[in-house]
Amino acid sequence: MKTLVPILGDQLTPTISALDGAAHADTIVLMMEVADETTYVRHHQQKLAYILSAMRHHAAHLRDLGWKIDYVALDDVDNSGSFTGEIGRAIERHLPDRIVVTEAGEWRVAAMIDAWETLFGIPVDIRADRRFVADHAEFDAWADGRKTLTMEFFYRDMRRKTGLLMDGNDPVGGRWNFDKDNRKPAKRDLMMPRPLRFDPDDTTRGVLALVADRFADHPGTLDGFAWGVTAADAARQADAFFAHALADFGAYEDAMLTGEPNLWHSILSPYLNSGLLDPLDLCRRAEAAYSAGRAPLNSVEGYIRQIIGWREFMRGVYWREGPAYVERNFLDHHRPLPDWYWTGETDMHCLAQAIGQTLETAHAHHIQRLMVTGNFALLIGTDPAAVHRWYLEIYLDAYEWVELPNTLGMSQFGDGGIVGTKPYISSGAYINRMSDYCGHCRYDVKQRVGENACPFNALYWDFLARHADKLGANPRLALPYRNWAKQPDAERRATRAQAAAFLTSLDADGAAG
Ligand code: DLZ
Repeated sequence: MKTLVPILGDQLTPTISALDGAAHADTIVLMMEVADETTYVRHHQQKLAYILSAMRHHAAHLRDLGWKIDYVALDDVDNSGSFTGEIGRAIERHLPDRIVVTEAGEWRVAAMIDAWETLFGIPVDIRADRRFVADHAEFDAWADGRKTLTMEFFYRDMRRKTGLLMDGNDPVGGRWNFDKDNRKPAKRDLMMPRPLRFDPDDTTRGVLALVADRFADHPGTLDGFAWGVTAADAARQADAFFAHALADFGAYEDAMLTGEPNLWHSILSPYLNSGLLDPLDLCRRAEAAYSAGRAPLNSVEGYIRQIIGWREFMRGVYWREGPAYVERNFLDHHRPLPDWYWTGETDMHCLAQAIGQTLETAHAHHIQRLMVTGNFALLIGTDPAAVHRWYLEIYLDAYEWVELPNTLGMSQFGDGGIVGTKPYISSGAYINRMSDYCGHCRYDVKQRVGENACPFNALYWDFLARHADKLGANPRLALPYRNWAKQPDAERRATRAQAAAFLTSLDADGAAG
């Protein structure tokens, strides 16, 4: 039976379920670079270059493995610009008896695939994506009947299911979670690991020229593009992480340093999310490093939790909540993102650092995203859908299934508490505790009011005051609300006036939607 197997840009895994049981002789693997995918948001230029180059390298790899590949390049003259258009054209070329495809990662593309059987009149077999620990039914079975979805409990089930860091029925080390040990500020260190840089080969150079030509108006720069684009590159970066960074990853997970974009983070999420690395394989390697005494439990547990806990939980929430999740706006926030989220031109040093490196590399680590760019966007009352769009555009590892619940749910509390139990907000003090940013800033992190006061301070209290009706009864915010109530009236008035003046000047400076 002649079978057409479309492989999407985030399905770059040779063992993808769509190829299960397929034979080289009667299978056509179809890969499609299409305008719809490159422009449905204004992806960072490096994100486009990465995906297109990784797709081209993956096609070459599959060809080497013996598969017949039909590859549609973005600048092919007859390219229709959409997945559905290209499936139609491929059906005319190959006259397949059926289509076999692995389920899409996001609602938008899943809806297209769902329409193919009726549209083209041939059977379409949509297979589960085996690259995740829990499938949709398993997540739903776990979530059904629970009043609140707590990642920690889901994570424990994933530990039990995979056997990772388990000692019989108990967690290794007697605790499920070692996060308490993972909040150390970092000191500059000459021995700090650096992620590998990969020189562009001919294929990548071709893609860089294509992106420069067609997408020069997209955010970010192509200068210094150094991402790996093959499974072999990704494996080398993983080796480097396990050898040099995992041991200290946990302790410094929430730390930030000026001019140090990566610290001890793995920088593997782009490869993981496009399929060049296998999540469980990474977890097993981390576990082996612990067993061999090469990395402490707090680092290894924290790393594994990111993958089988947090990442899987995000996917579960995304599919469970449905396509309307993107419209959730619990706090009724409507401010556009400031223009300078696209330039990094702000005198707040922490934001200039996090945004500047993002524009340069299409990457920032999770605490920069959460504590700096996300925290600020939330404190000023940005429309969560606008924050979501920015993260989806700007980060190389961002696909909607993982980015949307992280941004709209965890970072912006737009879902009112499905993903997080309270809004992730902090004043300047916490940024100061976890970074050296404030020491390089023109604002004074110790001041709340006045020309030099760090804007995060007044904005933090103003946020709490503004949302007292919705958040005042949240037990996890009881302490800051008590603290706010104890402050003298004059101080509270001055704080709110400071925040109002800041927001007015922000709006006057202009904002982009
Ligand atoms: C993100 C992306 C981009 C920019 N371009 C393509 C493309 O041209 N062809 C392709 O197959 N995939 C691309 N992708 C990734 C898809 O958007 C991704 O597969 C879906 O988000 C999954 O639902």
